[in-house]
Amino acid sequence: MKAIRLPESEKPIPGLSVSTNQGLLQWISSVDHKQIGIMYLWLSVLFLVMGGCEILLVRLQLVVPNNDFLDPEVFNQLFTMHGTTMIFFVAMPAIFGFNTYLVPLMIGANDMAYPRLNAFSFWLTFFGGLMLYFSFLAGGAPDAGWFNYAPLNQYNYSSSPGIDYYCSSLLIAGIGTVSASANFIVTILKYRVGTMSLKHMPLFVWMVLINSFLILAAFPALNAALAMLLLDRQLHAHFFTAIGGGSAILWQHLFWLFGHPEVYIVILPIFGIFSEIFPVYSRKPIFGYNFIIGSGMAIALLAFGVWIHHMFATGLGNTVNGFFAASSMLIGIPTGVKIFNWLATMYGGAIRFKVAMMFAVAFLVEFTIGGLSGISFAIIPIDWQLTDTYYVVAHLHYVFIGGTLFGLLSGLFYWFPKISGRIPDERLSKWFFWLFVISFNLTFLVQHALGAMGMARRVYTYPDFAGWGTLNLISTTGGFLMGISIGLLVYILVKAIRKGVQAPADPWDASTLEWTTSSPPELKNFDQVIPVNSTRPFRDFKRPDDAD
Ligand code: HEM
Ligand SMILES: [Cu+2]
Repeated sequence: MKAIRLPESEKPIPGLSVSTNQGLLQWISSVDHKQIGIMYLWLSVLFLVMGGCEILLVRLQLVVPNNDFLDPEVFNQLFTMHGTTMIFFVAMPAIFGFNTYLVPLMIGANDMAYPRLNAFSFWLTFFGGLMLYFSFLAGGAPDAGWFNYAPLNQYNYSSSPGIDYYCSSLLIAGIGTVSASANFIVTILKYRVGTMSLKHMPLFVWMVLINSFLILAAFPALNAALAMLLLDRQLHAHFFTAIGGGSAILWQHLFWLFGHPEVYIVILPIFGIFSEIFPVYSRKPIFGYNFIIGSGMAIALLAFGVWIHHMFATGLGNTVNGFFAASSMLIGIPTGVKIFNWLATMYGGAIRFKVAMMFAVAFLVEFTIGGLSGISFAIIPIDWQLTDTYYVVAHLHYVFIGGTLFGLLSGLFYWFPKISGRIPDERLSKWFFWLFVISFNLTFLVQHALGAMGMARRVYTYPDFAGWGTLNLISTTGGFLMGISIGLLVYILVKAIRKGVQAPADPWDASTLEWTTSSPPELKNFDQVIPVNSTRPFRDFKRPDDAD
C-alpha cells in the first residue's frame, strides 16, 4: 500500500515553530493544536491540585464530630470551589486537552480548522479559571454549591462578590467551550484525510463529534442562566426572586437542562478513550463499532430528557416525576450497551495489563457501582430519602472519578509516550494505580453508608452519632491517601519528561493514525498519511496480509 502525500499547502501553520525554542513566549503565542492540547492538560493538573487541597480542608473539618477547625462560611466556600473547579476547570480542560491534541492526528490533518480560534478558546478557559480564583482576594469565593441554587445565589443570601465571579468566570469559560466545540465539528467533518469515511473514523473522534453537538445544545442554557443571575444581582432584575414575579425553581430548570447533559459531556469522550484502549490492549477489533456510535447518539439525545431527576424533591407532581423516572431508567440502557461492547472486546483477547488497561478494567467496576447508585435515585421514594445526603456525594464521585478521572488517567498513560516522547516508569505507575484505586474506594464507599444513616451533604459539622465518627475518619484518611497518590502522579510525569526512556513511535502496536507519527510528532503532523480503508488503518498497513 502506498502512503498518501499531503499537499504542501494543505495547512500552512501560522505562528512560531517548536524548533525556534523561544520558551514561554512561544507557548503563549502558539496556535499549534498539540501545544494548545498540552496547555489544557497542564491547566487541569494545576486546578486538580487546587480543588484537591480545598476538599482536603473540608475532609479535615469533618474528620471528627463537633469539630470547629474551619469557619462555617469558609467551609461553604471550600466545597463550592471544589465542585466548581473539578467540573469546569479539571474535567472539561482535561477532556479538551485530549480532544485538541488528538483529533487532528487521528483524522490525518495537520491542525484544527481554525487554529487561532483554538488558541482563543484555550485562553478563555484559562482566564475564566483565573477569574474564579480571584474571588478569594476580592472579598470571598462563591458559597452556594457548584449548582448555585436560587435563592441562595441571590444578593440577600450571599452578599460577597463570590457569586458574581462564579457567573462571570463560568460565562467566559463557557464561551471558550462553545467556540472550541464548533471548531471540532468543522475539523472532523471537513479536514479528514481523503480516504477516511465516517464509518472508518476512530470511535474517539466519533464521541468528540457527538459531544461537540451536545455542548452546542447544552451550554446556552447555562450561559443564559448565568447572564440572568448577573442581571438579578447587579441590576435588581427578578428572574429568580418570587417577590418580583420571578421563580427560584426556574434556576434549577435552566441549570439542570445544562447540568444533566454536562455529566454526559464529561463522560462521552471518556467512552471514546476506552473504545480506543480496549481493542489495542486486547489485540482485537472493537466489538460492535456501530452500536458504540448509536448508543453514543442515544445518550446525547436522552440526556436532555432526564433533567428533572435532579428535582424530584421540589414538588413538581407525580405525573412529571413519573415521566422523568422512566426516562432516567431508560438512559441506563445505552450505557449498558457500551459496557457489554467493551467486555465482548476483551473476551477471548490476548490482554496486556499495561497501566492504561488496568485503569480501563478498574473503570468497568467503579463506573458500574456509580451507575447502580444512579439508578437507585431514579426510584423516586429512594431519591426522597437519600437526596442531599452523603449517598449523593458517593454516587457522583463514583461516576466522576470512577468514570471521568479513570478514563483521563487511562488515556494519559496510553498517549503519554506519543505526547511527550517518553515512557513513564512502569513500576511506579503501577504503584500509583493501586494507591489511587484503593484510596478512592476507601474515601467514597463508606459515604454510601453515611448517606443511608442520614448524614446530610454540605453540613459543616455533625453530632456524635454511633458509627458516624469512624466512617468519617475512614473517609478522610482515604482522601489524604488520594492526595498523596496525585502527588506521586505528578512526580511520575515530571520524572518521565525529564529523564524517561525515549518512546518509540508505536509502543503499543496500535491501529490509528496518530501512532504513525514520530513521538512526539513534528510541528507539521504529517507529510504523508497512510491510506484508510478500515477502522484500523495502521494495523492493516503493518500487517497487510491480515487486513480487516
Ligand atoms: C481528592 C479527591 C476528592 C475528594 C476527597 C472529594 C471529596 C468531596 C467531598 C467530601 C464533597 C462533599 C462536600 C460536602 O458536601 O460537604 C465533594 C463534593 C463534590 N465533589 Fe469531590 N472530591 C474529590 C474529587 C472530585 C473530582 C475529581 C470531582 C469531579 C471531576 C469532584 C466533584 C465534586 C462535586 C461536583 C461536588 C459537589 C460540590 C457541591 O456540593 O457543591 N470531586 N467532594
Ligand atoms: Cu442527571
